[in-house]
Amino acid sequence: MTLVPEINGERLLGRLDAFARIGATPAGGVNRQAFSVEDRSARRLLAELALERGFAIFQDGIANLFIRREGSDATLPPLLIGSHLDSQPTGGRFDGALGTLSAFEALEALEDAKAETKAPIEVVAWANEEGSRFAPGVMGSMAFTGADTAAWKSIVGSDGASLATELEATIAALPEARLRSTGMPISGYIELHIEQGPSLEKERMPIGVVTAVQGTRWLEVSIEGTAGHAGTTGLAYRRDPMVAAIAAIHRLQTTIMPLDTSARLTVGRIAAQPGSINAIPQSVSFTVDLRHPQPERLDAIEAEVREVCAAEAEAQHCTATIKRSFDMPGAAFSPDMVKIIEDAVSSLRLPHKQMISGAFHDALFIARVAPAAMIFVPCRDGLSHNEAEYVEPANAVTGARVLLQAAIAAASPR
Ligand code: HGY
Ligand code: MN
Ligand code: MN
Repeated sequence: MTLVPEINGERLLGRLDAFARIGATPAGGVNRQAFSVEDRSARRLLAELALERGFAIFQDGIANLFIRREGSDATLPPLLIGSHLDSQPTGGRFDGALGTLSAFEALEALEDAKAETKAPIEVVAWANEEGSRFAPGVMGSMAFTGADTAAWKSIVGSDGASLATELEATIAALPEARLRSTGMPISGYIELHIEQGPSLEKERMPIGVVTAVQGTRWLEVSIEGTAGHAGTTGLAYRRDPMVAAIAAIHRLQTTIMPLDTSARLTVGRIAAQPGSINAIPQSVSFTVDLRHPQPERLDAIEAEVREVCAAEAEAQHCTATIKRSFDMPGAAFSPDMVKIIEDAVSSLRLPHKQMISGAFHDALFIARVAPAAMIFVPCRDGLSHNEAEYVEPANAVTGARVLLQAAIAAASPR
């Protein structure tokens, strides 16, 4: 007699606590940046849990981690469910981890119930989703869907580490995971994630069914001036890139978002060289993260950033150079997979709303090769990429229950 697979909420919440201790920060968040020692520890813990259950584990050349549960028809391509384990430097306990650990919990629930699915199901922990240590983000899912990764070998991280070295060490740290080539046919992909915005909580809605993701673009701006003595260089002799950078950032922040409420422009990192208290900087570099649901607006805003940086640099007799380090066009998810998730929500007699994701996710790239969609749960005050990120335990479990039902339906098409 087969039991009905049920999410074990206590086990899932215990797992979330255990993973939150890996890279835990004093303020209650996590620092588990891609290919770091902490990231490797989290991958090891997940792998050991999987091996204990007798699941097969694999990794590919970009260190995507896969945990496989067989289906009745091994010839069918697997359904993938999962998210990521890497975090922001001062990240939250749920961004990525909730989706990855809920996917593993779904596999355990199927195993506990000895339930059979037609297609195999594989849990995936995508490598380097965040991109904060090694830009660009979503490296794992980009590589999985055919991105040319040759240029990544020379990437140096925000901490000066070599991507190639850190990636090699990460793969070597999990010899139990059989190596497989990057990319394979899959039957579909479902990702559970926190909303990372305020709307579900504001509307007291337990589930969001994500129908699309907006576009993201990252720019690296560098303004070059002339280093000089802070005490002896009068105004007329200064070519100060700091003044130009601040003027450019101020102009952008007082025009772009106030005039276009769908636009998102963020300067997350700024650095001066040589960074000495008593030297006019030689150069100042800063990052720009642009988001917009309409591609043509992304282009227009990028053009504006370029124009404003060039003008403010020139006003200080400096020069600005701008490099695009990441371009992730937005996309709509598969209506079929959205329907599978909505049917799962209804089968659990839950309300839900359809929504577009303001954050990018691995699902955006996976949607290029297979039917994909996402499930969102509320997070407190919409906070994320913040150590205070929090999800009510009941909402976390509800999200996992929807993921399980949707996975069962997607892996056993009628
Ligand atoms: O930046 C993002 O949108 C994602 O949360 N990494
Ligand atoms: Mn995430
Ligand atoms: Mn994130």
